[in-house]
Amino acid sequence: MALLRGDIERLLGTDMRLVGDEASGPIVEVDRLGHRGRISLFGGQMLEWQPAGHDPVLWLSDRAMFDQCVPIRGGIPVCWPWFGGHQTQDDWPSHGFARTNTWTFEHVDEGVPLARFALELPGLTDQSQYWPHASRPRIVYGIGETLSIAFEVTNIDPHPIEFTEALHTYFSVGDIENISISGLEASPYIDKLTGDECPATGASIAINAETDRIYQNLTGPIELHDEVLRRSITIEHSGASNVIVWNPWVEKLARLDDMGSAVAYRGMVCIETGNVSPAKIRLQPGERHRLVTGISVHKEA
Ligand code: TA6
Repeated sequence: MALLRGDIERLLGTDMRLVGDEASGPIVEVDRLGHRGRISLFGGQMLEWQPAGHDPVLWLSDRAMFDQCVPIRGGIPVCWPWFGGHQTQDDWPSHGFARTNTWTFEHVDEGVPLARFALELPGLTDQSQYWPHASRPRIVYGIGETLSIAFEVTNIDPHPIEFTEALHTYFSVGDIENISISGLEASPYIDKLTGDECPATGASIAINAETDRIYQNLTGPIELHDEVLRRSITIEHSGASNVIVWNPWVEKLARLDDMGSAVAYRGMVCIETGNVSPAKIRLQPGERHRLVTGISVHKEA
């Protein structure tokens, strides 16, 4: 059962406050020593993160919908219990239902280096058509000079459960044609635009057209180097088999109403961590899986 605003406010830590309105639902705003973040309880979704002294790190569409119905375009949507289109049900929501339901505020860890708190997705009886299993999805956010997101799922069902998942991170970039993504040089990938399985390229990634790739055989952290903003963003991960790199470019962007202006694609790139088909997570009763992403920013001269 969703908590009332008053209940949530009583749970908040010293450097947190509740913002948002009737339409958007509760949004937790964190300011830990000047490192700022905003998390929407609708979707359990990180919307913004800006460490002190840096430009905003995450991209949030200026046409994102805050109606607690449509997925919020930007930040870090939680894709679960499936990634992309459902494998057998074409009419089911893209990227599952975790990002289109309201999470509850579980607890705050006081006195730790990062502002840390946990959200839980309540057992959603009205989602049983999609997910007739008992499971406990939970997210722990750590917000400060770095950002950590731990998405854990516990199987509390008497039967095994299987799912795919991703933390669908939208990064803000100075200009899409002046970035490079390294750390995936040795990773083969599936090109979702063609369906082709492609060998590792041995080179860093530049983006100059629609790009939608699922990288496999991960070897370590990913670096997003931004020539315009003169910064590098390091993306560390654990519990992930895949990194997905996505930019809609012109044509696909034009088909997405909530991406913003016709050139919005130039200011963003998605570098997502997850376990997506053909990889999947299978949990026996009582087992838990944790998908963890850690993000840090470094200025460059
Ligand atoms: O992660 C890349 C992707 O699967 C793309 O194919 C594109 O559909 C993107 O996610 C956004 O999906 P959404 O359902 O949020 O519009």
